Amino acid sequence: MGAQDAVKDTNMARTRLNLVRTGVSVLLLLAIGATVIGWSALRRGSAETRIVLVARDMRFYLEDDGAAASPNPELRFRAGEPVTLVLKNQDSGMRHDLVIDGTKARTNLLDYGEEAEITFTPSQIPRTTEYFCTIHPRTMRGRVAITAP
Ligand SMILES: [Cu+2]
Repeated sequence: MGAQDAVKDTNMARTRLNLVRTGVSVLLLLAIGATVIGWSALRRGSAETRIVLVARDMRFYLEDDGAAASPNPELRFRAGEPVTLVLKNQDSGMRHDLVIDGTKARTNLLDYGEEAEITFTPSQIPRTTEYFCTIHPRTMRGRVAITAP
């Protein structure tokens, strides 16, 4: 009897050890999974630029900068990384658009209250260029800097 009990105890101990091992493996997999997911989220975050420009008072402004925004801000893009650019026309009675010189990036002509969203991937050349409104290119014009990837 005593020998059988000892065998049973050993089996139970092995079972417990296996359960612990399985638990450790699952935790390891979860940790690896979380790291991979976190890493790809970071990559996605860095590989996507979203810019919202507002047209008002015959100038372009970054919407995120609110009331403190300076007119016609410089836009910086990384070559090869997709950009989503939104233009909102908040200029009562005026029509505006936005074109990035030397690229295919351009919005339609927008009436007051309209907005447009364009997506493009800047190439490395030209490295510096300008964006402007085709109707008001004198007052609505800013610099675009395209940096190496
Ligand atoms: Cu305009």
